[in-house]
Amino acid sequence: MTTEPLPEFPAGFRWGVSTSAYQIEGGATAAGRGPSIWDTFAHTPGLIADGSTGDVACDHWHRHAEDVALMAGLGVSAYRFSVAWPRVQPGGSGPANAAGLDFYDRLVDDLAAAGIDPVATLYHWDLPQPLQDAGGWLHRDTAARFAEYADLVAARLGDRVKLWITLNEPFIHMSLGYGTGEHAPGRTLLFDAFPAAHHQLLGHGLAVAALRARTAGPVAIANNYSPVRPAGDTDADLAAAAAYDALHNRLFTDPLLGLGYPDLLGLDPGLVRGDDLAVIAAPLDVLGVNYYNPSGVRAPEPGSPLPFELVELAGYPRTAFGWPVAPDGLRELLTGLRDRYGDRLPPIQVTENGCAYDDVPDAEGRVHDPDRIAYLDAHLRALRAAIDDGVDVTGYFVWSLLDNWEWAEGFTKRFGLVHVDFGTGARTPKSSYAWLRDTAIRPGGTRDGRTATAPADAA
Ligand code: PNW
Repeated sequence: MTTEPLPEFPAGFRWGVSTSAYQIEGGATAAGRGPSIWDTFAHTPGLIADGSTGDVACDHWHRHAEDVALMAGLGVSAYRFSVAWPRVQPGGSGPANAAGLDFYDRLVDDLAAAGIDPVATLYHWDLPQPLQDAGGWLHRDTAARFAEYADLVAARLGDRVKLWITLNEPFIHMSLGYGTGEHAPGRTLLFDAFPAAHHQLLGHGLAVAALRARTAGPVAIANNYSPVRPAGDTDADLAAAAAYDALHNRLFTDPLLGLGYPDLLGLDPGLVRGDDLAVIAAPLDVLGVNYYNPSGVRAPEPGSPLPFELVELAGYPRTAFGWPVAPDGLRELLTGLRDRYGDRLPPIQVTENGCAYDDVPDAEGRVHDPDRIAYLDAHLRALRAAIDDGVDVTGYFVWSLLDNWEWAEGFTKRFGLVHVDFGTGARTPKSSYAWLRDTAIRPGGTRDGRTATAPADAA
């Protein structure tokens, strides 16, 4: 880590933390919540690394006030959470379950009282199970159901949410959920998973229209991006890298920004009906960018069902997830988005960035996570460099506030600025929490012009 002070960020820059409903809430059957595809998946033996489920997770359902206080102590100006569709519509359609919406209503009020902007993601992968039983995102009707759900949430929270995010990482949901089966709903369709891309995008576009009708916005989507590094410079490696780039980085963003689908992917043209592409290209106020790591790609073995093969990138340190730590990839992807989309690109907010390490409390109960501090420091410098390059980036959210239930990895991967004891639920801010507050947020922090004032040794 360099000793140069972290550069300042522009006035008004939004500092935030992100979470998602199934990963933190628990309360799996509370207040009329119905099952989602992740309840079904987690409760299927053998699919989660440690055999755990999100039944209790971080017990945020009961501890949300404590969690809002932790955010206030961190000095963030925004909190990105997700609304659980199966709390709002336990059966996936029909009128709202008011008791489910009450929870988010209170959360949004508590955030406002703490001076924190609520940023609401409508869909972070927890599809109501009854909609999966009808085909899930392979089924065109799911898009219309999503817009109806968006309308119900907007009717209740639309006067207070400061940024709407329709979908979280539709690429990861399609590829791991419908392509490889590592995530719910556990389908293994490979390239036959494309209907799950188109119907998520259509759902996004219909939801944007619903949000515009009910609220003043602003409206965004959060995509996962991964700069592609070809393994070699053979034509075959370069073609494989281009195919993977089209899949991971362009499949969703090209149609969202009005360019239609990339030709490279051989999508079934029958999927796209009528004015679908116009619905999908509804103007966005913000593009949410989730960044973790670049991807190494080479040409596939003969007979492979895929036009590329993913390979480990050499020469980078790795997180506890095995993901390479490559802050240069963040600058590259941000300038790459600007270069590719030009005037079509709305302002960007980095809606997720962070890392998993094996953080263990010491004898005094303190949790020291210097690797996370180094990760955040390096990524914030890369982000600042992209801003200097002329990319319009107006916010940055750390994934995540809390150690939480990391999907197929269960409780084995800790991404939090705050340590969670999954036995007792006890929260302990890590040293990265104090670092972020004192080093990053304080100089550029714009909590209505205030700066964080909590003591430097609170963690
Ligand atoms: C994102 N990959 O998921 C999600 O939005 C979060 O819910 C999650 O906890 C976080 O990143 C950390 O994993 C991803 O395989 C899951 O490249 C998998 C991948 C990327 C992002």
